[in-house]
Amino acid sequence: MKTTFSFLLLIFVSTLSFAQIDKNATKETKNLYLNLLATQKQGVMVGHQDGLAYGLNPDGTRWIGQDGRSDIKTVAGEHPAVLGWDLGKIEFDSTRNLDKIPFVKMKQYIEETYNRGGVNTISWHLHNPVEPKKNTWDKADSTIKNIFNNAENLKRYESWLDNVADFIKNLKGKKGELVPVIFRPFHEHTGSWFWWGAGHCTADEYKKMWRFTIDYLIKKKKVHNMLIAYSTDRFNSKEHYLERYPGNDYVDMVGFDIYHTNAPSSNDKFKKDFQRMVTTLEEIATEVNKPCAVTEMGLEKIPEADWFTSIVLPVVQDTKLSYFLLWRNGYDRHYYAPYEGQLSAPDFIKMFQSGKVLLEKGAKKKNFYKSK
Ligand code: BMA
Repeated sequence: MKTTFSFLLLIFVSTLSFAQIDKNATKETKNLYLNLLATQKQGVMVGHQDGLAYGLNPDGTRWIGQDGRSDIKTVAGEHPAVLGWDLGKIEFDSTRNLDKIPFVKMKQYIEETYNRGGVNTISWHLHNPVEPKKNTWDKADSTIKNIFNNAENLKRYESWLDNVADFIKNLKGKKGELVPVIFRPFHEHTGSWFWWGAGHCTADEYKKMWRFTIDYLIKKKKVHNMLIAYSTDRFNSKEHYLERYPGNDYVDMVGFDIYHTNAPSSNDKFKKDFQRMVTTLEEIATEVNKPCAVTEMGLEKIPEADWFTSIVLPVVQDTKLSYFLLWRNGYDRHYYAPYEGQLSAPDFIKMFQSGKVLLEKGAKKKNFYKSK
């Protein structure tokens, strides 16, 4: 009898710890969560921020809004498996985001990606709700404290969340079902370049802001097509990583952002740090039983011809990482994925040919939105 009870308890507890945070999530969202977990170590997906919206031509000029085009597809024959998007400026009912993508186009790209079996993730470089004219890089201290201390500020922030909720709840698949997205708010908080960064608020304030935001979206606004990702910037240790972790009930996926600067002199150091951070992240992901990813990364302008196979691939292959997301191809001095003719393009193809990383077809095979 006692054994049966313990056995049932074990099953109960393990079901609980497998569960995502939103018990009322849509079927497709629950499937995405479970399949991210179930398909770990079966190839790591490549993501690209804004990849379908714009990119670079061989001569370095920009292309913008050409349906069906992405730099990764031009280079490697397939769209990225994961697409990243940013809601910055949705706060103000703007028709375009902070990097000038029309929100109607963003919605179209997200839906297309989902229909192809790919995954979408959304970040939010939001302005400062206390001084709305100041942008995401405002370094004012105590912003979070001043949101909760002041009814008008809180109301303003809630109205911004209303816009976020409206956008996410409007993403529809072919059958009218909601498109699941991985929402990744208040990122890179171990750094201090955003107003929610470590230097501008206490750990408790950060956690309060996080929990308030997630509760508001899920419970109040009933957004049930989201997984929630927690992503730091660089961190020194497990303790550092978890210092501002809002709790297992508020996070579905763990990740971090990492950028490589000063190549080639820093190559060895970068690879070592990257390796250490991935190993720590995998440990944490195993303990909390949640999927994990490198939520942003890159080397600006990729001046290293073999960056993908000598630095990225050895660290990401055969890990639990669901994906790594390269940052946007903004303009000729600011890009992170190869485009046609770019120095690292042949090496990117070589990485893809290793079979260890996946683009859109690999994502489709994982059948993320169906129950197994
Ligand atoms: C930064 C840069 C900016 C951009 C911002 C939000 O890393 O790419 O140009 O506005 O991300 O996407």
